[in-house]
Amino acid sequence: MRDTAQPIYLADYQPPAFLIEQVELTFRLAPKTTRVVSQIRFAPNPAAAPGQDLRLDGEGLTLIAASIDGAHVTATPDATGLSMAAATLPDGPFTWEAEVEIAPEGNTALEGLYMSNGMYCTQCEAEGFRKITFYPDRPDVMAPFRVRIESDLPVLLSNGNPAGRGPGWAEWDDPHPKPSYLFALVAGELTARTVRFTTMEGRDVTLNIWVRPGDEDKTAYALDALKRSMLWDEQVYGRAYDLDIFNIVAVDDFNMGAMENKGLNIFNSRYVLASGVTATDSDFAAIERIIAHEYFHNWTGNRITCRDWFQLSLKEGLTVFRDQQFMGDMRSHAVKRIEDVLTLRARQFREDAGPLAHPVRPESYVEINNFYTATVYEKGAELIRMLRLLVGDAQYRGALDLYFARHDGQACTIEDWIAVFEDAAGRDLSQFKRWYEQAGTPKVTLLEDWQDGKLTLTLRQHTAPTPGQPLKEPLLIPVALGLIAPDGTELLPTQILELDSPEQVFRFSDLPTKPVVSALRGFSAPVQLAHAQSSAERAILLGHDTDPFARFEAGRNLARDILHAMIRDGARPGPEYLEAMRLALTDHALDPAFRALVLRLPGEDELAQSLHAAGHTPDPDAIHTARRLALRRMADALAPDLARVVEDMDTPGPFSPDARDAGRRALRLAAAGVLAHADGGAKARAIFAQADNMTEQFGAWSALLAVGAGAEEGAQFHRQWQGDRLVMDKWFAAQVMHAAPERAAKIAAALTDHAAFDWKNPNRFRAVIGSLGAHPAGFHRKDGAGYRLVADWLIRLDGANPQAAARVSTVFETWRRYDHERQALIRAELTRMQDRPECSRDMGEMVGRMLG
Ligand code: 0A1
Ligand code: ZN
Repeated sequence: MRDTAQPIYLADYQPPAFLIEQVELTFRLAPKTTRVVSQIRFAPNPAAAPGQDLRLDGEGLTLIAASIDGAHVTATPDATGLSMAAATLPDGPFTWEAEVEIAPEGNTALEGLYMSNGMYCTQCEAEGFRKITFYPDRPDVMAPFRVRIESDLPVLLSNGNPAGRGPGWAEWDDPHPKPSYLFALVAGELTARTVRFTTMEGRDVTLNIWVRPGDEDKTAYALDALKRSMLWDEQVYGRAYDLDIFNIVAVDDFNMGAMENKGLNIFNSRYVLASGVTATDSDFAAIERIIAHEYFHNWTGNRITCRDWFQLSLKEGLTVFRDQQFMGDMRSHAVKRIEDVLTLRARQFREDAGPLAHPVRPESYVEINNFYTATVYEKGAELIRMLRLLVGDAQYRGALDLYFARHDGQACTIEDWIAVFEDAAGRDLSQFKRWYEQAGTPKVTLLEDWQDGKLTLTLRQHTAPTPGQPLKEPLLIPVALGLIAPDGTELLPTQILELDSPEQVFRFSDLPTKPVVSALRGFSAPVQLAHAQSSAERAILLGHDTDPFARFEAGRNLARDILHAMIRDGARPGPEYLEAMRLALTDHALDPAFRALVLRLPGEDELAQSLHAAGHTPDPDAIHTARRLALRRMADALAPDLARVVEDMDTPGPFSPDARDAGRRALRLAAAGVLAHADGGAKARAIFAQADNMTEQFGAWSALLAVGAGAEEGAQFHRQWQGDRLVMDKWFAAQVMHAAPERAAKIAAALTDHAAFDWKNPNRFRAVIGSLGAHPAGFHRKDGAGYRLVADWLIRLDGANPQAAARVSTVFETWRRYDHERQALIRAELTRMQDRPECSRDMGEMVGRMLG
């Protein structure tokens, strides 16, 4: 690994020596020789020590010329930027001017200015702006930008409002001071779908979604989602948009989901483009969520940004929480909450239980791009959800109003955030703040004692050590709890118990009968709850709890306990479980989307995680086998009910991606998927043959692949969709994801030889290599072929796109769960990845942390 990999510490934060009053940039675009001229008006920061050198970040820039206040200066850049000695700088404000040359065409890292299918685009978060020009590339330096783009391409875009247009040039003016990571530029042959939106303040805004010609007909859903997001932020948070134009551009080559650049959001095209025949219901939901997420950043991220990158969750946790609220309002709160918890456990609990565990506010990093994690995003959102629960809805709104009023235009910290809650709610939250500082998923144990009509609950909390944090302090944990009578009536509606010590006792008296305890309703805290309950109690909660999450969770716990018993002692799923599933499956009073979630068994990685947490070494083959056996038993026992659901849950009429129809399709496909384990895929094949939408076509084909069928359908799918890049990602992914374990690595390897396998495209790379990593029984084959293939490809990708390679390397993060033989195989691959002189800082940090 390169030896430039020095960690950066939160404790070392220093305010910037200089602030910026105005930035003017001119771009003369050319694939190999783009010129960037910058004019930056600096002023000494009154809050910093006077007389400091001027340090500008810059990477891979060819400096053509530089001047200060018009006088030529000689600057000698090093590998990370350049410095101007304090003695050579004027007293007071001055103008720095520089011209640099860069080569966007050769930029495969997709950071800074790069090209995708002939189009120029940028990605500057977190530290990409320094690849565009010399600049203090840190979020606490905020400035208004004026940008001129010179190019013959027809569409030339940057942040802010249009400020002029002529043949071969365009100018943009962004009056809102912003950090450099929010800068964006796009130039290309693009076409827009446009609507207008009038804000609650009466501002008439043009909304554009820019795509490659031919894709216009796939933008309607995203544009509608944008309008709904804008309206929602006005109604729920009182936040209106603040420019005359809002542009979204879809790009095929993009490392992440999307980027909230001020007034010019840039999106991975998979989160914009959708039509009923090419996109699944999950794709539509992801588009709706990410459009909202990036739009919401305009206030939570852009107007109020982060002082430094350690504060990343200040914008990301809050914006995820806001997009979760929005999606709940647009669709179903119950279903959305269950889905969010499933994602949290699958990604964040997994991270928190392994070598990559870190606090929501990390204390050090080597490469900040490695910290755009489930912990910073999803756990960060959970912390805000808990804050709202602790202070109440009205005080939450008061705290947010105060946040916007107090900090608009500033670069802030988690301390600022906690302070608005303390001030608005009049409550000391210093213990709560530990949630931001302490990594690891707390385990909460709930013990019940029932005597003479009195229920005594003992709650304990414990957080296991995580890297660099051997000792943990007790957290303030809100535990939402209710009591249900055996006949299903509610004896006690939801109460919030505040657990703030290692152990606490809560008493409930005057109860007519021994109740069933419904704990952690709504998943009120991101903890792992250990609460021994009988199958009978779980069945009561599944059937009757007033809290939909708790109902779901009861079913999930039933399934998990049975699967654990099957994996460990070869047990069989008992009649109680099958009957509980039958009731949920056939209960017409329940939302089909909810029934689909209940029917879905815990995944193989979730089972490995829960077995590991229970002190066992998970065996990926045994998990795979047991899970299939459980599906087979369900299929045999429930066949007539499953078949009826498949018939009942059709969605006649034209395709609509709305939550109602999507829920019906989800249940239909879930039922056909289970049934395929008994009928060889007959129902799935019929759905595939009749499908007029991608959800059913792809869902049915996946169900067939999962039972070893689907070859013919796969060929047909390929013939039909080989011209559609996004659908082809699905074609690649499904074959790996649903492969028989012994064939998964082989299939993935064969797909990397396919003519359409463009490994430099992050979506395509993840579709094959990421999918193998997400197939536990295939990836963890004892012969090590899965590990080898993934490591080979990560090494290759690291040379072109270190950021993307480092992200995919997290497929190895669970390695210490497994047996010694597997650990030895993985350690050898991780070492091979690390022991290369050319190993990137991104990859070096990830592998170093994983090896620990
Ligand atoms: N801020 C974006 C995510 C994002 C982060 C980094 C990127 O490149 C390294 C790109 C996008 C969001 O939260 O949507
Ligand atoms: Zn975000």
